[in-house]
Amino acid sequence: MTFEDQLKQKTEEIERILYSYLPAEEGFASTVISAMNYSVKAGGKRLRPIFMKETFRMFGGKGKVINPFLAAQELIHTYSLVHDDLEVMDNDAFRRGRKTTHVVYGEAMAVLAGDGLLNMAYETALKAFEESGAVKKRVIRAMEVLSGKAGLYGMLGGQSADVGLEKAEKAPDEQELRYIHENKTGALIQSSLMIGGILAGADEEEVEKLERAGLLIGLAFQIEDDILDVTGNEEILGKPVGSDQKNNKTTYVTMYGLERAGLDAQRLSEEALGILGGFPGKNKFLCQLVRSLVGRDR
Ligand code: GRG
Repeated sequence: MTFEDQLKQKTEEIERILYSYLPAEEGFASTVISAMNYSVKAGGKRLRPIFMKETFRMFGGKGKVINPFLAAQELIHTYSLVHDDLEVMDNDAFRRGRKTTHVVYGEAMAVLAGDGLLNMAYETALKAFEESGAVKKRVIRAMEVLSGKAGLYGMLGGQSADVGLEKAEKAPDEQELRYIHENKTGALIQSSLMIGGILAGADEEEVEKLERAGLLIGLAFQIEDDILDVTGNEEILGKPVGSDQKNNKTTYVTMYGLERAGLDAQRLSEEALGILGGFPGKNKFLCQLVRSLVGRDR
């Protein structure tokens, strides 16, 4: 099977798992549930759960204990996109090829849908205890990583620094930009790899290496995202290009130029591959996935 066929199959498998945890659209709160499901079902690459599952496999993980975490991570990611698209943040009308949640459901319902998704993520992850048998400690550690990397010392911290600088009309310097990228983008990719490893029984030293590999992949991913905003095709991306320039945003590309950005993304991804290749278990698909993110078209 080609890499593309495998990716399609794995994406569909993640979506089956994810959809199985979505709430039924009924009762007096059905509008917010419908807004939550609309946001999740808009598609997307499902990269973070794929990273989690493939790392789990690389460390010999078996069974269903991972499933609630795969769903939880994508719910957290989706909440962050719904809130990021709000008028008070980036004010984006299109994502994943369709109208954003606040455009369809209104600003208040989109705020609540984001809150609902975040909360649902933890409610879902907790279900892993039902599958955990003798590995309860791993689930507790995975919960710590899931919540920690999404929070103040992870994605939320990165986004807050970004918004704070924007509101102050101040361009980030090199260190600030690095902090924003490491946290806003890197943190969830880190937790995906770490949780995959933790649930499969990786030791703390291995988890630290996964944290580093996730950081490198996250930084490379963000650089490519910045490149695509300049060179990408709107139809393939499912969102407008040129929005960074329109918003006068400092990105990796505006700071270092397109050529260096491309080279740095390549270098970071090679370093990550070096770490992944050093583990005793091998996962060729995971390495191909990391490689495919550099120079991607969406
Ligand atoms: C609101 C707390 C809070 C955080 C928002 C994710 C995020 C932080 C902002 C979105 C804007 C952005 C460009 C973030 C960088 C990370 C990134 C490239 C997200 C898009 O991830 P993809 O490409 O999206 O995996 P799909 O749609 O494929 O899931």
